[in-house]
Amino acid sequence: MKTITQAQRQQFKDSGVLHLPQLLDDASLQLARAAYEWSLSNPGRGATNLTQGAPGTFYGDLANPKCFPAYEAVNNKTILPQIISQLWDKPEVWFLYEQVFLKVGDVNEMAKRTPWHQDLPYLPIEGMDLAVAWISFESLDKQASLEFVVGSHRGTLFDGSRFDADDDTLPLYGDGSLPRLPDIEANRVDYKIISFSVQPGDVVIFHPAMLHGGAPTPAGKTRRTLSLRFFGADAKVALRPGDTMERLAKIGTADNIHPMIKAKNLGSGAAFRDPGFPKVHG
Ligand SMILES: O=C(O)CCC(=O)C(=O)O
Repeated sequence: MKTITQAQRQQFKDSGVLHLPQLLDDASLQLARAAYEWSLSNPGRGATNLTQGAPGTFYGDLANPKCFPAYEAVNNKTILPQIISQLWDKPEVWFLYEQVFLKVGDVNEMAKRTPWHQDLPYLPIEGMDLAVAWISFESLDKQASLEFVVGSHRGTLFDGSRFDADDDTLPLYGDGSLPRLPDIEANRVDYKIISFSVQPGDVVIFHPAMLHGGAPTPAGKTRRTLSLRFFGADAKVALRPGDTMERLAKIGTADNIHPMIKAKNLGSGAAFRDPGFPKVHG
């Protein structure tokens, strides 16, 4: 039985990220892959072609309110929720939402980076009991993996990246309530950047306030990744500026609204809860 040590718990708290080699056995990895494939076959309203004229393929989808049955097995039959609970040292864990990425390098050219960003400016949630489990179905060396600015989950919350084709720092809201993202990629030496070489079965767990960005996918290579997001007892509603709520309202249909929108309606500072979120531990 795999368990989180006190040193790992502390490392997650301090640095915001933890690499857990071979956390998932083959059966669990297959459940994760089945969930990923469901998302690819069932695009939701969040499905986006992020390639934007760049070489290769960069596709993503997230927060499909219809995903919950397809994600039940990966949430209930793998060790992940138990590990997250141990990391927070709290019993209760809820599944927040899923995100899938498919990146394919062109024959001769790599597929573009995932811009540096934090997840929280996009989401109506805050707290320490938050975690993203990032799973790659391909082996990746450090240079092609997800990168993090160590400890940035305890620093400034920046405006989101608009994922603009020409400028990664172009703000999502731009109303000045959150500072604009720095150009981390152009000034890498100024940041303590960490990444991990990963094998299928590894999981990288990080806090969603971390500055992170995906390295380019090399020519001729494919990278399929699944991010599972979880929240726990201390999670609170955090209203974001500008069009966040409009954007969230686009997630789901009138009769199938993502529970994130319902939780958001509880108002700023309220405990982030909705019965639509599957409780996966505790
Ligand atoms: O896999 C990637 O390139 C990006 C992942 C990411 O941004 C996330 O999971 O929040």
